[in-house]
Amino acid sequence: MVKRAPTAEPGVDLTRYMAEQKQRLPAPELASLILEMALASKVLAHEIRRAALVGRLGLAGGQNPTGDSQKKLDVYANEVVVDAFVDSGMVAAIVSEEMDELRTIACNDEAGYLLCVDPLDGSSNTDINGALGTIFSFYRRETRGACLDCEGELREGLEMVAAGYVMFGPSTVLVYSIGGAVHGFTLEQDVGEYLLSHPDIRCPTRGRYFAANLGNYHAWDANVRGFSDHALAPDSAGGVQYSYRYSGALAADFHRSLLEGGIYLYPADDRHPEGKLRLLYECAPLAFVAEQAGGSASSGSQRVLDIRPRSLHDTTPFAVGSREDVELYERFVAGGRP
Ligand code: AHM
Ligand code: MG
Repeated sequence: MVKRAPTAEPGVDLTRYMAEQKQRLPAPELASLILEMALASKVLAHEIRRAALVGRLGLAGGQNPTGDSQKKLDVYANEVVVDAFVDSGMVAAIVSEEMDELRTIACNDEAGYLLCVDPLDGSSNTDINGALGTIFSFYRRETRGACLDCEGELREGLEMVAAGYVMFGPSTVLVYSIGGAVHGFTLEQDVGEYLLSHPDIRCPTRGRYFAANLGNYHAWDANVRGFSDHALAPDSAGGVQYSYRYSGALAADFHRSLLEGGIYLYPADDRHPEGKLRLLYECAPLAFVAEQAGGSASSGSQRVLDIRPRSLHDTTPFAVGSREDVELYERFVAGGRP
């Protein structure tokens, strides 16, 4: 766990900030891993902005391991992230939403980390100029000097050493935590640098925003529908009605919950009895960020960071956001009421 650093000056650039922070980190290379992800995200931000002009919208023709149709931008984003970490020399292997198997990158002692990544989150938004994201986390390898054994490396989110996301919206924002604090940097396009814009983010204890795909309402179980009815009823949030928001990009909906409070839900439904969102590279990284900021994340009955994956692309029902809102949801899931 990192010691909480004195609040940094807004406007400081990510490269300089990481250089200053290195000595406080449990391992200095964590700073380099975040910088590498920042670099990949700048390439992605550039390509997303011009995707409609260079023929990168629409379907690629294949499917990812969980059966989603891959978009051209999904495939491109995966290549950009993999290439960045092949070059870094610090990562032994990558788990990605877009790759069936664990991709081995390096088997030497310097490659001390496992990267889990959703290279392009919210792919249904690519063709309508909607918000997109990249979600990532790093685990320290337990073994050195040999190639990673895939199943042997699957660990609970609690063992994560760093996580974050990039949101590609009206501006590109990188939010990360190496434990102990959550910081947000906004990309200044003209100079090509991330500048500190959201130092030491704290998630409000209680919020007033509710995000979920209400098109699935009739496919949820009665307790989840009960929570949704409660959330949308007048005076549900302790005198203040929740406002409903849903963008179709987890990174963007989570970003709102993190900054302004509230809850994002993707529960189990008839088509997804174990939930739709993937544990390793969607739910666990955001659960880590939420908890470091004072928020919370739950499957409805279990803390997300306590769930041990059984395979690379495992899914889980997911609720994340303000601590009291997530607790309220868990009470509903257990069959109770407020
Ligand atoms: P993706 O990574 O393939 O885009 O899938 C994850 C996305 C989340 O970003 C979003 O919250 C959810 O799936 C949207 O799903 P739906 O269209 O079923 O509401
Ligand atoms: Mg995703």
